[in-house]
Amino acid sequence: MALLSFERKYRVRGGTLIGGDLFDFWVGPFYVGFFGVTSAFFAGLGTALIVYGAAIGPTWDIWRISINPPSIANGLAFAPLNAGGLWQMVTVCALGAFCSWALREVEISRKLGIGLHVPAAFSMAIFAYFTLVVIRPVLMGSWGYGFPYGIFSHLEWVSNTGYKYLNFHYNPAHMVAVSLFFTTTFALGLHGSLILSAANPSDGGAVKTAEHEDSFFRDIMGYSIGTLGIHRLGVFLALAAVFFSAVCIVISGPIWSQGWPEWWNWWRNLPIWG
Ligand code: UQ2
Repeated sequence: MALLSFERKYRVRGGTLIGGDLFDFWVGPFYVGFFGVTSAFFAGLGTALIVYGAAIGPTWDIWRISINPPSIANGLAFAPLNAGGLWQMVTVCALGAFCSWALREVEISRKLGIGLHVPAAFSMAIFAYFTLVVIRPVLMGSWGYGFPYGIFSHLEWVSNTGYKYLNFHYNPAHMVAVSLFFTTTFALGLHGSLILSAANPSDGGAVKTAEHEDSFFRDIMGYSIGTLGIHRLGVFLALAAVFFSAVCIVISGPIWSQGWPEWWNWWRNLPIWG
């Protein structure tokens, strides 16, 4: 069955948050809606501003093009266009586009009568970006602490910011975030391989179901988290990883400004050592 003919019965009216029926239509396979229009507007304007920034120079080398934040000295003020103002406008466009996209997901979820888990999960990613370019710069008193929009330049920013705290691997929230990222891949590795193993039996065998999946894990470790449970675990692990990533960067500077290895002196300074 062709995708579009299958989808036709799900193309229901309503569920919009704003605009009523005005933008309640599709363009080809894409739902538009009020937030589809704002998504396109912010994404288009932001991209045009980045291209304008690239045209100002000094390079067209795709790896080295960079839209830089204002200087630290500029503080939390509006900056001139060619001295960080462009970065400020691109940041507003990015947040406008990301939030529009999340709200478009909400409208589509409401149309279909499904939960809001997808926009809720995407919101955690928006929160992480917002932490990097708004919350932490505001707490530290300057937009100059935001990261530059460029391929190599943002990598340099991550490296420089990390080394400012000597060794980021000693940041306790960084430790938690990394552990959660690894656990996320572990869980998806278990889940993906388990599903494929049940769907691909030996030649001629019947495709297996959840009973076999449960049995595998009960046999090997005495416990199965279940078919719904593994997906709840997956969302929890992924969102927790992103959340602790935001925590690990927002405490670097606003809460702790020495090297992260020194933070562990609280352990050596416990009175129990005498
Ligand atoms: C499971 C189950 C699934 C799965 C997986 C498990 C039938 C199809 C992968 C096994 C997962 C467990 C026991 C949790 C592991 C814990 C962590 C923190 C990784 O039981 O139910 O459904 O895909």
